[in-house]
Amino acid sequence: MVVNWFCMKRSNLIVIPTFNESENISKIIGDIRKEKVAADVLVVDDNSPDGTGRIVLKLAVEDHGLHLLSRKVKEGLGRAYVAGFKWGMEKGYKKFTSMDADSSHPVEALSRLFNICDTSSVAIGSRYIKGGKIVGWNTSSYINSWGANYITRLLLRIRAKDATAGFKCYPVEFFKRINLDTVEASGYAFQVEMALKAQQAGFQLIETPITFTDRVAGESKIRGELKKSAKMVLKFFIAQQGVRQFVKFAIVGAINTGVDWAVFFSAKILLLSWLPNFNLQTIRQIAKAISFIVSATSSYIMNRKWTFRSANARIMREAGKFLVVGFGGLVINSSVFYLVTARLHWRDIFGLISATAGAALWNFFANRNWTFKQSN
Ligand SMILES: Nc1nc2c(ncn2[C@@H]2O[C@H](COP(=O)(O)OP(=O)(O)O)[C@@H](O)[C@H]2O)c(=O)[nH]1
Ligand SMILES: [Mg+2]
Repeated sequence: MVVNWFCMKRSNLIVIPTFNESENISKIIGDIRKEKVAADVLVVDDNSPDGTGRIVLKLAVEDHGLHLLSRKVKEGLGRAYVAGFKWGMEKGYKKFTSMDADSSHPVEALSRLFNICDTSSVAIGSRYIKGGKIVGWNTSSYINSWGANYITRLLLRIRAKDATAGFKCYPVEFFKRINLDTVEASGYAFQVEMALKAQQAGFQLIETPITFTDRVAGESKIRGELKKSAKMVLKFFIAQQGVRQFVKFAIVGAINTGVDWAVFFSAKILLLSWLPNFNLQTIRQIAKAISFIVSATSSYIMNRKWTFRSANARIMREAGKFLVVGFGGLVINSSVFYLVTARLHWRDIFGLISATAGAALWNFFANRNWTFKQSN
């Protein structure tokens, strides 16, 4: 029987980056093979001192679908993946799944990922959708990861519940569209950047639930990387929004903070002379509410016309939303102000600064993502 080599060749590739994973690498490869996933495996090792690469070479003698890409220096997870994906593209693979070496990502989900991934979608093995689970993390690990994921989603508006997931399947069409040389993140922010790039390039992000199990052997390398990754996410945020929109919002905010403060002090003085029997804190709160209403109105007009250049014809609806957001802002503004002035007994000016900062953050995100959503 003549066997056509091209028919036999697998089109799916699992890419596993490794740095000092000698305790884990045989197990994960064995588990993938036991699962009988129709995929080749590429381990991208950054010259691990513990000999991870040598273990892979030994296993590859028997397993012809297992390959090692050995790199001279440790350059980070992102660089390792890019090198691995490029290697796979040259060899003609069509779908690429990224996977940790530490068995955190379940092999049972591999075929689901390969099935979901197609020419227009990226598949994500998700911890944070219904059915997804995390095993082995303590509360603080969970809160850290959940928080990082939540902030990332909020800042970058990634349309996936698990925006920081490392277990994903990409179609080669995606790599061709974006050009892998444009990937900036060398470390862990790589995962976020790929999700963001996929979304921006018009690929759908489709999630399937997984049970994520914390590593039992070897060391996690993420610790020293958190700060760097957070900086990258912030950089993506600024680049995505365009510095101009951000600056405009800040300017509108500054102008109306001036309006807010001026109205507050004027109102406070007037109220004190009109209502001499009222207690000082009540006067403060009323003055604060008045100044908020005035500054919110001028803020709406400036943000509609200038910051977000809204062409939404349903002005009443838009203004209504702005009012709702503003009401939330008022609650935040007043509560913070109350806490700072009445409870901490700090001066009015500190009350105003913290109240303005809290409300400004809320206002920016809520207005950008909801009120003026159509303009983005
Ligand atoms: N090649 C390479 N692999 C890395 C590097 N940093 C981390 N890895 C691998 O990337 C995967 C994920 O890292 P891990 O430490 O498990 O991160 P965590 O799961 O977030 O704790 C593991 O297989 C690591 O061995 C690196 O600089 N180079
Ligand atoms: Mg891991």
